[in-house]
Amino acid sequence: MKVSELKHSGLKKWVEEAQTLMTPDTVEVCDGSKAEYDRMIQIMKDAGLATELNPAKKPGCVLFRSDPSDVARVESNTYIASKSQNDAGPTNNWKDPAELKKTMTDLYKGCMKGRTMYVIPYSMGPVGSNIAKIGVELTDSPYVVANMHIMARVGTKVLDVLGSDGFFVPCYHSVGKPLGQGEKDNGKWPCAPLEKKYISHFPETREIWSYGSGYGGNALLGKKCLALRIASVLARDEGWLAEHMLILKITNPKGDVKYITGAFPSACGKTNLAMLIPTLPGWKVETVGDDIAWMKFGPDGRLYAINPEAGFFGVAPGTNNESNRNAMETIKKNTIYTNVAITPDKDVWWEMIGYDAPGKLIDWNGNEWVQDKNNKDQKPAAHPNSRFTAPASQCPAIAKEWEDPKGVPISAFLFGGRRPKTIPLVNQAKNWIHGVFMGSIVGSEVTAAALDVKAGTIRRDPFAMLPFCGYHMGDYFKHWIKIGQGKDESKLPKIFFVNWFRKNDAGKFIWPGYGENSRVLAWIFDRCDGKGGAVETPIGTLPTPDAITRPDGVSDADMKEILNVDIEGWKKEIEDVRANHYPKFGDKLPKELYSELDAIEKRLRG
Ligand code: SAT
Ligand code: MN
Repeated sequence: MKVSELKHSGLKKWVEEAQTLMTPDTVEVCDGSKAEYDRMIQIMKDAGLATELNPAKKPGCVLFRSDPSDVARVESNTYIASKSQNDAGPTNNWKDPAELKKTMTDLYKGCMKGRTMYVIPYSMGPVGSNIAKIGVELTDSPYVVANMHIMARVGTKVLDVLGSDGFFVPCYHSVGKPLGQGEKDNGKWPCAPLEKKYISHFPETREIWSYGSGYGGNALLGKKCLALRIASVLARDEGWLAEHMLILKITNPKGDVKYITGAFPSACGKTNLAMLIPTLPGWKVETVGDDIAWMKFGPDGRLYAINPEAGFFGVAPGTNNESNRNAMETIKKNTIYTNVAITPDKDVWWEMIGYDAPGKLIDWNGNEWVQDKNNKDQKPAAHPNSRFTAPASQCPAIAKEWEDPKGVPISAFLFGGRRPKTIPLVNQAKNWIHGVFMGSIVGSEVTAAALDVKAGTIRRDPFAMLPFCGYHMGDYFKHWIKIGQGKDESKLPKIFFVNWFRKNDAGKFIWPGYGENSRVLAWIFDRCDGKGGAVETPIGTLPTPDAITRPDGVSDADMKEILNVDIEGWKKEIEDVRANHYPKFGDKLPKELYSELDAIEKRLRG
């Protein structure tokens, strides 16, 4: 389709203006067809950027290797450009919107020279759902077009819903590498240097401007940029929730069904939990989403969630048949791999895939790589943030309701983190406000030295939204409190804090995790019906010692330890929140949360 054929005059004008600014050689409106996807992959193969994998082992799969400077989201270059700095808050990088637009307009001038500008109309959420939102991304990257085909619903069907005057979030994206006369990418991943990368959000005008990176959340603008940062602002203004949460469907042995969502900071096994295979006989867990949940109240007063995405953009290393068999099945075909290693027979390989590297690989940098298990310092073959992009429909555990435009009714919210001490296996909030308090203090142990934080320290990541909230987090807490105000609490989701990561004094994990977490989910399921053995404690409602069945290898003493209320540890936790965490949010920290803090402290003192 040509730009001149676009029926939405606002969209047409916006594309034409971008064309004048960015001067691509041609412009193409994406139709979302399979033929278009195949053509994008072919263009990338011809440019030396995509390698077809062995069709006998990984049919329809390709491998990309990005530039070493372009391998993950760049939080330092991610901006919330609200008019007032106070609206972006202390946890976001702020820039003045007018100044930022000026800087970026200069960068965008002629940035698509020698390339095609693709216009990608996309829907986050099932096309036409009243919870869904439409975005249009302009990009000069065929890699982005192909990934967006998998991660969102794209093409003509979205333009049909948009009509001639519908609302859309305009999104600019350029890799920031114009081509000279006759110049080709020639196998070199195009991007701009770090100091020229910008991932910018304009919350008041609902715009996204991204420049200089072609990777993941920096470039696939439907995901973190629209579905979380911009959507969190829309949700605040319109009275709903846009959250960094997985969505699960659980069926008990009697056939009763419940849906729950869960927020966890990175490296806490969110995708694994989303695709969990229960060890508990008779129980079934199915996947609705693995990363983002949008929730609105239905006419019955309950919260209904949709997964705004259509695919999984998951971390490859660590994914194996033990940790996540459903993911392994999902990514056997029609999958885009980025920055994993490739074997001599053109299959993929990564660290902890479950078997040794077969022979001489090519690593994510394009160099030969032979596994040396004696060398603890050997660089990994796959980048630690290497990814697969795969259609959610290919997941063997996908729930049949996953594309229901109404969404699924949510019975419980889980919050969690990686906490070796203090935080029990599971803890139910006493009420909504106590649950919001729990979400606001989510923290996780920093494992790798990659971050500029001392390993072993706890990094607070409220609601797992720290890098994804498009406005002041104090206001975000207030929004969560408001969502529950004046509502019938019996219809609101119950809130739970879980922790699979408790360690004993020898530093060993006490709880086996993975499929065994179904035992905890079963307790949560029953609690939603007011059942399941439970005891009131100063920190919340905990399971009685026998309420959760025990996996092999977990002794009575272990169970007692992970369900214990560590009074001294909690006093320190509360003190840390009071001294270091809450003050960050200044006078925007809702007083209700300080009241919760006071109340818990009082209960701990007995
Ligand atoms: O690159 S993404 O932002 O899509 C994934 C992530 O960092 O969680
Ligand atoms: Mn995520």
